[in-house]
Amino acid sequence: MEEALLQQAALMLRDARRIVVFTGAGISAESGVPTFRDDLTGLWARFDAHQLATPEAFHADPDLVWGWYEWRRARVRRAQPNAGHLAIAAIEAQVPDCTLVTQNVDDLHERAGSRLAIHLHGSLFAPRCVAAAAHPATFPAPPDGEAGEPPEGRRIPPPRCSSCAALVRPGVVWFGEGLPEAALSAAVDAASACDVLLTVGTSGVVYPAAEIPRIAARSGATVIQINPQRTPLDEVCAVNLRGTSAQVLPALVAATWGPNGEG
Ligand code: BV8
Repeated sequence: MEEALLQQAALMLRDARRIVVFTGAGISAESGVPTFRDDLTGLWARFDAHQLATPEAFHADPDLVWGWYEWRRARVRRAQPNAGHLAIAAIEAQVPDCTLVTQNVDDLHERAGSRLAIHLHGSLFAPRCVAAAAHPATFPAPPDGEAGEPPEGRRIPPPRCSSCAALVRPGVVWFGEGLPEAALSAAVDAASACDVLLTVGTSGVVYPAAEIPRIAARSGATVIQINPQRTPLDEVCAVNLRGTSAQVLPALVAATWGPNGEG
């Protein structure tokens, strides 16, 4: 990553009063949490994540899909936030008007100290009843696999809701499902009003989430991207920092606010 581009991005961040940080699966990659681009393994190897993350897949084989989410949830519980997550918490500490919007369903932003992450696609930690989104699913905690992690590739029957005995499903947004309205409108409002939007670790191909950086650009904000690869969002970015988030974000915070982010 070029030093000159980093300094350019730092200047933009330093002058910004209202910042949006928009993250995708890439920011959790250095915590050992696979991204959606990574090939699935084990029992799920014959699937693409986009096929499994659907109501149809859950309806067709609930044990297979619930097993995948339990394996992912256990994987996240074992993971630690990385320097990229921590750098975002440092930005929030520096800039009072900073809104974090994430496509991720893990809790690594919260565990890194981010106060309020807007989860556009739900959470691995909020399972709910298929029958009535109105009542939170209450059910006995699923049996942990050996050493707290179900072995990879295990089919696990989803629990039954204690209130109505319907199946419990992952509390995530599947392909073909609408995003939580409150989360989406909060993200759109923040993107429409910010000076700078920092997009980190997203392929920018899943809609309507991928519209968020474009809304910011159309509203006159400066968009900065951190990703080792090119993405469709390159075209709306003022600066593209080619690198991993755990490396680039801490460097960007230091270049903007000093080595300890003290401002
Ligand atoms: C909707 C939760 C309408 C689940 C996710 C046909 C039928 C139905 C819908 C559609 C269709 N065709 C298109 C659509 C729309 C569809 C869509 O956009 N599809 C895409 C694939 C074309 N969208 C939807 O279906 C949405 N809903 O349209 O509903 C509707 C409206 C109202 C009422 C009813 C219906 C719902 C989309 C949400 C799906 N759920 N997640 C789960 O997690 O299991 S999306 C899921 O994939 C993730 O959450 C994430 O958002 C997305 C993957 O994107 P990324 O986060 O960017 O991750 P990815 O792996 O792709 O990329 C990683 C990036 O990181 C890469 O660029 C890589 O270079 C980079 N990277 C890697 N390492 C690092 C790094 N960067 C930095 N540092 C590193 N170390």
